[in-house]
Amino acid sequence: MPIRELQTKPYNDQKSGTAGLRKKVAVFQQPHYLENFLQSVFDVETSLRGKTLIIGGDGRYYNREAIYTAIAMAAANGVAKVVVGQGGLLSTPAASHLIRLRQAGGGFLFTASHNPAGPDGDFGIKFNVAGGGQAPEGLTTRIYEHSKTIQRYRVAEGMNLDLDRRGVQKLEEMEIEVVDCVEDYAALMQSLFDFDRIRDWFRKGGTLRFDAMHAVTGPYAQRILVEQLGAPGSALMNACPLEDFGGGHPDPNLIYARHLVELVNGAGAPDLAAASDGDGDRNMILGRGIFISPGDSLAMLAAHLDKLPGYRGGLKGLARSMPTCRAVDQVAKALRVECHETPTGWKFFANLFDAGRLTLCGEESFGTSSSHTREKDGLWAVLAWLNVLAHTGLSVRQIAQEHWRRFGRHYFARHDYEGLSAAAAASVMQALAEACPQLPGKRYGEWSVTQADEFGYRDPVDGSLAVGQGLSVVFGDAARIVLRQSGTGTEGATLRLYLERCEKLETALDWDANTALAPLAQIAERIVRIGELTGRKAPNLIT
Ligand code: G16
Repeated sequence: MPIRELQTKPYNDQKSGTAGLRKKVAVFQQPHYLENFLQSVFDVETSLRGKTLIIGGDGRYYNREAIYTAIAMAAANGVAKVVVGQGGLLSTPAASHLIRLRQAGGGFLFTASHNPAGPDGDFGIKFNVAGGGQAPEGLTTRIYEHSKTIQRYRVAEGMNLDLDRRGVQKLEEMEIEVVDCVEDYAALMQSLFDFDRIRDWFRKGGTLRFDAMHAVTGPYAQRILVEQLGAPGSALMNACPLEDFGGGHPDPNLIYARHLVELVNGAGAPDLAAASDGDGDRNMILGRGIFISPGDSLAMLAAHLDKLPGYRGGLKGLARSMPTCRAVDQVAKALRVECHETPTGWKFFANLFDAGRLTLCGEESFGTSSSHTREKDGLWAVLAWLNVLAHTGLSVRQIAQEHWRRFGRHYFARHDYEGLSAAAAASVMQALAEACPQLPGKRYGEWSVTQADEFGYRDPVDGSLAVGQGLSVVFGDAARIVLRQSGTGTEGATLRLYLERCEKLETALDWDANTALAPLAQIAERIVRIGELTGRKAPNLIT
């Protein structure tokens, strides 16, 4: 089978965002677009030569084509072995786990996460490094710089691979192993959670609804929740992965998983309802009549982590991304463990995990995970909640109320302003940045500003510095306003405004989030002036 070197020209737009390269499918379908990016990775990350490479994706439109291309290029670029999920499927956390398990040199994850799929939807690539985490900023910058100069790429031609047949096949000198996408991941989950106790919980009548949103977690949920833990088949919704995710938007939040909110508020609500996203790294948790915000879910799991078998050795540390509400900080204080505040993007947690300074972390964007993998993990969070429910015998609501009484309640909402022009988004960011130095000491309603500045992060492990990671206006422990620009959109610019308010008063613990945050939203408009500067009367999305 010939290896060929083909001519190409740079595209100049292959800069990775918060989580890899994400573009419209049509962009990826341009001649050599995908090849250029992949070759840039092979050229820059030369350590992949002679190593194992993990490949998989969330099953969206263009997944198979991209995987065939990546395998043919891996063979031509000296990779020793490719391990690929059967049918091209691997959830993001399962792929990260496989990289670690097989001591691979890295992995290509074909996903645009929760972004819609199909010929008119989005596609994406994440390159994860040895160790399982996403490529760090320095590496993605070098790959981007290289992609601007690329003139040729290498590919093995005439490949005859059956992606649906498990087992080992050969391409040139390279071995290709097609693996069951669930097996190793399921074994990892069994090592972390008390499956016997969860099975018992189901046997005694505990009820669950899990929505895989026609994305990658369907087969994982079927094997683990139904076959191994004994949940009835009817516990799963939309468990068959589809190339266009059934035309839906697999972003588990209060808008795109509204049906789950209605379900838990209606008659016959399950004890636990949950959903995951396109590539299986996000999660949404609800109980009968209650939604658990991602920041709360992180804090509550942290407070109960010692009940889960895989974590009995103790907590090494906790972490959250900067815009995530500070509920987990209170738990860290009570447990006397380190609590890290990182920029948005899961990659910032990896060094802390590797250095043994972190056990559990999460983000407001419906991401939670632990040291078991180097990505956030949707199904892991569902299993963790099931294990906590089975261990304590409490309901989700009881766990939440007990938590709020002990630590105070952090009300949180994110207001998204989508489809702005780059100039409009920049002008809002700039106006707030300029206003920040004058804000400390100013009083707004019942709160006074204690700090207002741009967030930068010095990695405590390798000393690298990430600047320009969003702006925050802090009112002590009582409230906070955060503004940042999204790094994952594919159309226009998106501004995210995050509102957080902490209440310790018993009478205030049962407010609904809208009521609790309304005064802060008004203060945010006075300080951040999104409406005034962009003409937008209201956010497109509140989650
Ligand atoms: C990605 C990253 C997350 C991050 C999120 C933020 O999520 O993996 O770590 O929190 O983006 O997105 P934005 O920059 O738009 O606020 P995912 O699930 O899309 O991979």
